[in-house]
Amino acid sequence: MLTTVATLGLAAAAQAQTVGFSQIGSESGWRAAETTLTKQQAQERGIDLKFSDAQQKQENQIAALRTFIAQGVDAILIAPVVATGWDSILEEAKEADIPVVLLDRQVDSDKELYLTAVGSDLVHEGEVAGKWLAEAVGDKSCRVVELQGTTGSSPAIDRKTGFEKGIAGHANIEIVRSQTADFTRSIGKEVMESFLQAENGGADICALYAHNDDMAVGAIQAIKEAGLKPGEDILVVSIDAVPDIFKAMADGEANATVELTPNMAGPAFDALAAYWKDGTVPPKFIQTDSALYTMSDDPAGQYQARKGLGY
Ligand code: GYE
Repeated sequence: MLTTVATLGLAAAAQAQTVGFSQIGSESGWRAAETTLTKQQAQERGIDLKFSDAQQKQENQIAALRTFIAQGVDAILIAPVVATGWDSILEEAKEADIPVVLLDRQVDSDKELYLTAVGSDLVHEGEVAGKWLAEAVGDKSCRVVELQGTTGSSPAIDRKTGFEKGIAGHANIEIVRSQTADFTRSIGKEVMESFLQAENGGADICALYAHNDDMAVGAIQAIKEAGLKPGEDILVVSIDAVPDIFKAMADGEANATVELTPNMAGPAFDALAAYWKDGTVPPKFIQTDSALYTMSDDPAGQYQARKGLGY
C-alpha cells in the first residue's frame, strides 16, 4: 500500500511542468508585484517555477535562458528588458522545442520565435495619457516634461510614441524636455530636479508625463522640495496604477494614471496549459486592458483595494 502511494506521488511529481522565468529585476513597484503574482500563479497551478532575476541586464537574461534550455524546462517566460538582440537565444529555444512566452514587453524578433506575448497595447497607454492631458489643459499653453522608461525598452519607445499621438493637433502642448529615468523612483526624482532647475525653478513647467508611476512618485517629491504643488502647479500623469500613485492622487498630488495589470502570468499559464494539452496555439498577442483613473475615481478606495494584491 505504502509503495503504491509513493509510486503515485512520484508519477505526479514527474508530471509537474517546469517553467523558467527570466525577470528583468525590481526597478518598480509594478515589477515587484508582477514577480509576486507570477510565483503565486505558478504555485496555484502546481507549476515548478525556476526564477531568475537579471538585475536589469540583457546579458543575464540570455544566460538564464541558456540555463533553462540546458535544463530542458517545459516553457520559458521572459520579460525582455530591451527590444533588440534576442534572435539567437530565441532560435536556440525554438530548436530545443521549448515554447517562449513574452511578458509585458515586446521584442523586435520574428514572431515565429515565440509562442505568444502577454501585455498591454503600450502605444495606446501613452495615447490615453496624452489625450487626458489635452483634455485637462484645453486651450491653455502647456510645456510638458517627460520621464522616459529604460532606453531601448518597448514601453519607453511605445509610450513616447503614444503620448505624442495623444497630444497631436494640440499646438498649445509641447514636450520641452525628455530624458530617461530608467523606470525608477530615485532617478525619477533626480531627473525631475534637473528639469525644475532648467525650467525657471519649475515655474515654466505645466505638466509631467512619466512612463511609469514610480518615476512620477520620485518626481512628485522633487516638485514638493522645489516649493511647488504637484497636481496643481504641475499636472502629473503616468502609467501603471500602483497603490502609491493612488495615495498621491488622494493627497491631490497626482492627476491621472493608466492601469497595467501585474497579472501577466495568469493568461500566460492558461495559454501554456492549452498548448501542453493538445498543441493549441494561442494568438500571438494576448492583450490586457488599459483603463484610465483620475482623481475623481475614488483614489483612496483604489489604494485600499490594490494594497496587498501582489503589491
Ligand atoms: O510599466 C514599469 C516597469 O514593462 C510595461 O516596466 C512594463 C513596465 C512597467 O518597470 O513600471
